[in-house]
Amino acid sequence: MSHRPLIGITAGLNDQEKFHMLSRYFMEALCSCDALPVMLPLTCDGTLLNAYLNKLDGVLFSGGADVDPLLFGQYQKPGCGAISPLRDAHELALAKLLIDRKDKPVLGVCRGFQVMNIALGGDIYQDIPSEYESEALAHRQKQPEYYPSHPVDVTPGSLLEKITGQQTLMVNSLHHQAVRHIKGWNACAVAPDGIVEAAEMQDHPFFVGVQWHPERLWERDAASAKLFQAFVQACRS
Ligand SMILES: [Mn+2]
Repeated sequence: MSHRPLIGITAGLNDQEKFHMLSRYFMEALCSCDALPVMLPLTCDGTLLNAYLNKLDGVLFSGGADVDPLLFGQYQKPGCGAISPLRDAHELALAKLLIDRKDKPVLGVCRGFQVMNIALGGDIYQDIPSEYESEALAHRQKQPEYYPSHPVDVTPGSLLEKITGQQTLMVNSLHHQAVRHIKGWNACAVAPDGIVEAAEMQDHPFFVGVQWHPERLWERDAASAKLFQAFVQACRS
């Protein structure tokens, strides 16, 4: 029987910060690829996080609430939504450890993609409709979450192109924040309005972030299924 890689998933908190919250779709996507997903506690303790990383074969940064703008050098603007300070601190600490260690595959989804960019020293738009410099698409789609609503152009020669075998992907879009200045890695998918929708790090076994939600698409969309399979395969090797 092939090795089932143990993959940690970051979680959020509910409004009163009493309960962990994690969309079941991340767990289900990883289970479909024969991984063993586990939810991580919201700790910032580096000793504990490193102890987890020593056991884990990979980490998935999940989607969720907005990131505190103070963490990328800005004050909060009116378009910024609710934030979770405990989650921000936990995920940034974990992302920075992973960036330093460079020994574990990492996949980021939506907020997770943005957290990875902030941990690398980049920043994000707090709110696309009120901050983006040119006319943006509707990135907070009104269609059901499993329904792709806009295309992205995949960078030729990128890992994402190798994984999906496609130069254009149709993706769902459930975000109002977006990566702005990319730092420490490279964009590998861009929407028609110029919004960066995915990035990957060279010289790393697997460090990929996507702005869309493949965990809501993989049952119907081959490219999303291949992305999870490639991540789990990287965790296995
Ligand atoms: Mn989008």
